[in-house]
Amino acid sequence: MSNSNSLTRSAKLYRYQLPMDSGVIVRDQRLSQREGYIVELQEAGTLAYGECSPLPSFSQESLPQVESELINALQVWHSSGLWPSDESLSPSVAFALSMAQCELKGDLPSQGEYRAAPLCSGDPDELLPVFDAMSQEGRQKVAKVKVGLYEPIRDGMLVNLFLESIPDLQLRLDANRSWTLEKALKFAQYVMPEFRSRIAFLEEPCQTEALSREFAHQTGITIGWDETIQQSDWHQRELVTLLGEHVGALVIKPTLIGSLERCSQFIDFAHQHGLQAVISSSLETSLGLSQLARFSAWKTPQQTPGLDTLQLFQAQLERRWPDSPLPLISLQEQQLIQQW
Ligand code: OSB
Ligand code: MG
Repeated sequence: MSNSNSLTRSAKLYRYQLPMDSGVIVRDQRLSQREGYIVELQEAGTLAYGECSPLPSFSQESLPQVESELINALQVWHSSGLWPSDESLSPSVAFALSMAQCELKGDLPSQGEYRAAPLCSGDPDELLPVFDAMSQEGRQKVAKVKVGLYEPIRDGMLVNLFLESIPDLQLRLDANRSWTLEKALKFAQYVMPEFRSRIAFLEEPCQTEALSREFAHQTGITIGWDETIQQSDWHQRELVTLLGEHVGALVIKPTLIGSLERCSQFIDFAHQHGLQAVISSSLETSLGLSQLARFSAWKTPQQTPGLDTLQLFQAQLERRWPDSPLPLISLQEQQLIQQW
């Protein structure tokens, strides 16, 4: 229990804006800049941060909504040392506050898993140096490809091209619920049967959970849940209802799911039932992204996280991602909203 004397604690709330790369599209929407909040906590000489960056067209909560939740929570914490319950907070706020608390308590290990699964679109050759580095480190070669944006036949051929040209590669595919069952089956039909087992998982092939299960049943291709675990009804719904034939992975995006405790429930459940748990980005800045790399190394060791999204930005914020060439902008240059 923390000391209830408010003199031992201070907090700041910043609002940040960072320019994105010109071509970033998130669910049909161009994202020219990323906006959100950073909380800074200080107690007994320790500084800790948490990032709250609701993702447009994914998060339900608005920026004004999260700003008021953050101000209320920081106000109460400063005067009492207490935090609101997770259920009363939007997911992105619950994530930011729990991450800041975790850092403040010294619970978040400093070592991170910064070697993410590269996101690839076109040419497998471009990634050969990345794959070489993976095998030199004795790791499984793994990459992620978005599917469902073009014709299923084109996607099927692209997957064949990758798996044929790099024999020890495993692929994660993500359809983001874009296919009808018919289109998903057409995709599967074009993937060479001998390559199917090297699809580590295909995230959310169809528009509904039931259709995705039917796809897995008919094709034997392993599927993973992403959107399905972002629904807010998981407080009532039993986690065992996630399991099923050829269900092999949970993709966990903390900004869209909530507190680290909530994320850990999904991770523990996945590990108990032999599913992969993959910590994944919701386009956080280098600050939040590097905390996710540390969370991944801590809670899903040996797993390659889905954090290859810093390249979508034009700058980093306050903390560097190892080896990134992007310029660093300090928090001091961002807008200070309030301090306690
Ligand atoms: O399509 O899963 C997605 C990031 C933000 C919003 C949606 C998605 C993503 C990613 C993150 O793909 C990267 C990854 O999962 O490897
Ligand atoms: Mg996804």
